[in-house]
Amino acid sequence: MQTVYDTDNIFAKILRGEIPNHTVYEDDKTLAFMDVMPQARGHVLVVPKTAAVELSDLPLDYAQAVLATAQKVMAAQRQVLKRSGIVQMQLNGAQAGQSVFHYHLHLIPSNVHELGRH
Ligand code: DGP
Repeated sequence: MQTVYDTDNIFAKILRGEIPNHTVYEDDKTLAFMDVMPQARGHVLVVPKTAAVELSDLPLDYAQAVLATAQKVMAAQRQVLKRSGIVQMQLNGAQAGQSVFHYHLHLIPSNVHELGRH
């Protein structure tokens, strides 16, 4: 069942250019930009340019495009931050902690040996 999509969510506004963002990569199916509340330096979000709340709503061609963009962003994060560990996180539903209801993949540079010292 498709989750109801609210076209006024903050990432839909970013995709429409109504709210500014720091874009790091863009193509016809995806946008990658800096998270405004980073969990670590270089925390990036990848969003598909389609109305999807969570993974089960995401058409597979967009899911593939999100992962292809994630690979590009991860390569840049590793090069710029000189940090090899990157957490890929994606929350589905309010009960899982999702707070923006447009599908988004977190890419969080991380080092489990430095937890709390980002
Ligand atoms: P989640 O809990 O998975 O739904 O994460 C939502 C993320 O979105 C959270 O890390 C903060 C980020 N965020 C919320 N509002 C904005 C915004 O206006 N701009 C940007 N760049 N990020 C936002």
